[in-house]
Amino acid sequence: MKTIIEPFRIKCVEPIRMTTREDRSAFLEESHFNLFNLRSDHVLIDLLTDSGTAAMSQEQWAAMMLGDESYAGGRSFYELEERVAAIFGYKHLIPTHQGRAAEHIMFSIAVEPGMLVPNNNHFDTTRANIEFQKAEALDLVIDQGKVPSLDHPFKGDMNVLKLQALIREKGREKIPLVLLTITNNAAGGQPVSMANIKAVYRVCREHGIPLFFDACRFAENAYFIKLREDGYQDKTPAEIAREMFSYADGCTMSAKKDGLVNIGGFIALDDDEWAQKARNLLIMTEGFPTYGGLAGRDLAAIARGIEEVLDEDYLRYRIASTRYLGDHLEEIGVPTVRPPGGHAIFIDARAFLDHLSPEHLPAQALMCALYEEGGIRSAEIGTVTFGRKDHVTGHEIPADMDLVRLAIPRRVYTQSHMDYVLEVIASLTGRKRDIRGLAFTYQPKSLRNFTARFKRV
Ligand code: P71
Repeated sequence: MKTIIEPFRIKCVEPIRMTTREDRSAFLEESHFNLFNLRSDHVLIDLLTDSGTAAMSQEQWAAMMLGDESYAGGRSFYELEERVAAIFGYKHLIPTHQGRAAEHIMFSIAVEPGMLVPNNNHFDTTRANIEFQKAEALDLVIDQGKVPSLDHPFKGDMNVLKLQALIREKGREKIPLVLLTITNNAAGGQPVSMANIKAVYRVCREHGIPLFFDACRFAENAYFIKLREDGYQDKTPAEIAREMFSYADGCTMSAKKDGLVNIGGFIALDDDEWAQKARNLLIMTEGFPTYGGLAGRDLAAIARGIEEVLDEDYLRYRIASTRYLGDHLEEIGVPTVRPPGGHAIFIDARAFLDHLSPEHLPAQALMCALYEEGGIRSAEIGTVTFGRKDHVTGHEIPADMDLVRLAIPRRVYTQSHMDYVLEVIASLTGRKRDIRGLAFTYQPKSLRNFTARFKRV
């Protein structure tokens, strides 16, 4: 087996500014141990998110020069509409500035107070937009999807029995739509199988409930189906994607992931009435329906991105490079969510730093250590993000897990960058008992991971 190489060469470079350990110790103190407060110039390898951080191709940059900036009826809109129809198969395209705007519009028209919206796992912004409508967001992922160390090919699958029971118990009228997040970000970037998509679709059809995808990472999901599900080995990712979308009534999309762009999103759907309502709301909040909060050039870049992302050489490299990081971490004894996901590797910080109790925020502590040691920025998916303070006892109520997410921007870093990340983590492994826990010195009422401050304990 030869090395799976990056299937591109680099034509435009963005320098990384080197820092010393002393520099980083000072920046860390100044940031109050919250890496959101760092300047990106002070970060060497930025694995905070895979969202909006991709490198665009020469075709995308060239397409941007051809973007049509007309207020109404722009050519770039019709080009994107055509591509979305070809790849996703839906009749209506409603562009938005990013994924959460698509969610806000979709749920404003479809969801009423007291309703229930099931998903495998809701992403933060999806949950927030459902709760904003005074409805309940339910996570129905299969049990295997909740066990970090467990290997399973489709840990993003929805528990269909739970979905059926929910519909039986609460009634069809309470459920305006069912969602499937592909891939399932909150549970580790894990894919949903075609068999599960079909099974969820059948249940939805039987009860007349629309099924929508949260489709940000649809191409990665399609490629996992090709690799892991019987009967798909000889199909192209585009054919698999097309089949996936044929089992749903529409999707919300953040193009900042598998759209390979730095900003943008959309709703795509078949229903005429919902499309009309969405467009009316779009005009009020985003813009005219043929640009929806984006410049014409952004639409042009998305149109190329959603096609390029389905290129098989790209997807082989993408999935292999994420697996490279995950498998090598396991080899050096660092516990991670298994198997490796599509867009990120999640370190189980509670297991790795077993000398720290959850109250001492092991994931936040590990993130700070990764930054100080090697200038690597990651994201916390643990007690800081999902736990909360008990206002009676003053103690922290921990989240289910304390994970550090290493999200990999698309087409940005090379294998030597990942080797460096592995070296930094390996050097920490020997001295992990020296990593000290953290405590809050400030926390806001909600979304505390973005603005909280900490001290070492
Ligand atoms: C990620 C993000 C971006 C993010 C969002 C909020 C806090 C920190 C980072 C965004 C998603 C997503 C899924 C499954 C919808 C959105 C929103 N993910 N669904 O993972 O993963 O899209 O950012 O374009 O509004 O770092 P948007």
